[in-house]
Amino acid sequence: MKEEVKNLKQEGINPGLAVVIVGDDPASRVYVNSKKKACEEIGIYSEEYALSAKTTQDELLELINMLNEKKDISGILVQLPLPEHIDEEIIINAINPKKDVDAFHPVNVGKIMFGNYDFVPCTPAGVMELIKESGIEVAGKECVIIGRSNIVGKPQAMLLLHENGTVTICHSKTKNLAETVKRADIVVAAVGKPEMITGDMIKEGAVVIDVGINRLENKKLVGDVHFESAEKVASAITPVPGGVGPMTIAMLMKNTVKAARINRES
Ligand code: L34
Repeated sequence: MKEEVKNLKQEGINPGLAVVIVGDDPASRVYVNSKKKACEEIGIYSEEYALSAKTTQDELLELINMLNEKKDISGILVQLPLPEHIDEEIIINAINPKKDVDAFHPVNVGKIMFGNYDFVPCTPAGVMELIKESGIEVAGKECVIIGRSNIVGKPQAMLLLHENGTVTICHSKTKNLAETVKRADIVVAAVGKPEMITGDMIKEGAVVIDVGINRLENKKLVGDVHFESAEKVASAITPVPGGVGPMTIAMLMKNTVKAARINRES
């Protein structure tokens, strides 16, 4: 990415990322800091807008409108979750789709459904990159996703489908979770329940990707997968921390570079 940013600048394109954080959620603070640091490391200009938890929806909309117009900003990221009194959907809708480096705006979500897209949501994109770089074939494989969020589960299903996987999404109403997971050649766990997927639920040789980030009471960070037991049966597995999380940030950098190109053309 560093090399790519250098080339981009030689073409006279300067990528810039605006990161907006509202309130003082400690986890969000950690992630936002990592995003700013990644920008710095690869030469992307970034601006942080840290707003108080009392910020009104209108004030946030006003900031987004300003950033939509701001010439040196190619990407806008509003860190989620937002405080309760702010409607996330209204905020996401206000972001210029061409600057939507999270790919959360309905225009970008729609493009992902069609399979013709500029931005891919960072976490599912990171999962796909891990699969690809590990030389794992998706075509024809049983892919089981646990979790159906708009940020991970749903777009993850589309990305795996585009690679010709046979995709199943499990959720809280799924009747035979263990049985379904056992079928999977590729498991993507994105539920937010600490260590709920255990080794005995996983087929011998399956690929296990853990998107969950759960902070236990003793401050320990664990995924949705019970690593010690799953590691024994999986042919490949991602750890938490140090797995999908850092990939999410890398994919954000990729989207920001893409945004810089797109916004120069328009
Ligand atoms: N708008 N909101 C928006 N875009 C996103 O893409 C996110 N997400 C999720 C939360 N809200 C968002 C993130 O950035 C989750 N997320 C994220 C990003 C990075 C890491 C985890 C979640 C990460 O770097 N995790 C480290 C551990 C960091 C720690 O100590 O807490 C890891 O190694 O997994």
